[in-house]
Amino acid sequence: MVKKDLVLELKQKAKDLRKEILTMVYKAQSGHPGGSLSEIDILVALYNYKLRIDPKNPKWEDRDRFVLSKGHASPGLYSVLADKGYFPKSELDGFRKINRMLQGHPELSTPGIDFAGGSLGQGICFAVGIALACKLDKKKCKIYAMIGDGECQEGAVWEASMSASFHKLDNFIVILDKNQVQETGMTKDVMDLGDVSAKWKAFGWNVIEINGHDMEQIVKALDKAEKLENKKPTIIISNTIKGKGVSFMELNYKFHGKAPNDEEYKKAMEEIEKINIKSFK
Ligand SMILES: Cc1ncc(C[n+]2csc(CCOP(=O)(O)OP(=O)(O)O)c2C)c(N)n1
Repeated sequence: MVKKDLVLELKQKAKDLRKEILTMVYKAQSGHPGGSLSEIDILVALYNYKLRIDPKNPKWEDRDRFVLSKGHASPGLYSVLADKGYFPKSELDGFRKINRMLQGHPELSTPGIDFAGGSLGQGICFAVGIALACKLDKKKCKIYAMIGDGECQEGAVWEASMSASFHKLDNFIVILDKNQVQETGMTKDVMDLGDVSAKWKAFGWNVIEINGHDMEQIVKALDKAEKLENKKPTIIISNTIKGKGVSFMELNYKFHGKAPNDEEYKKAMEEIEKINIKSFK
């Protein structure tokens, strides 16, 4: 049984951070709101429930790692890192501004960032390397990476997948933010992934499939993934909606990498404010 209070607390945080994401991108008039709104529920659960980290000591050697392979969705990650206290919230106002800390794609100089993501397909490869290194060093930490469904069209994703199962990386958990949309349209129209669950299973992975906006399911999946001990890596296929929470952004590829204008921002913030966290999923 997942504690109700915990789920509500996480849902409230995800609602609050949806506003931070929109505000950050609106103020910058640049950035990626769609994939940030689809990933935020999982990121909130990871950083507030699962990851063993210490924001006061970001380089703690035994920390769990999180790699945002779909690095363009940085506003979601920055909102969570600021909330955890890795850097002051005021930094969010400088998003994508020259000489400020928070650039469009994560950089290693930012506290809490372990991978400079942006070139799709590379983060998951890097994460395989960390997971392998941690195994060789007999460290207890877990390595998490988030990839996008469009990103799965990169061949490197499948090389990473194959090598993680070959090396029996049971300390490695990938989350696929399957939000159905990529940069230029629906993923099924651009290049359908087919039966993605069967594919990862065929590559030797444990597969868990959830609704990635249902906080109770997220928490259960993260618990399950951590406990599986069968010498296999695990993927959580997180079925999500790009732009989730803002009606005119949902499943709309135009908001993949476009900031809302004044009117859109106002409407989006009103819609987020009206979210009923009890029924949100
Ligand atoms: C190697 C590479 N090719 C192209 C791009 C440009 N690009 C940035 S985001 C994106 C679409 C990614 O789609 P998806 O993985 O589904 O991300 P999400 O919908 O979660 O934002 C593309 C093609 C890139 N960043 N890296």
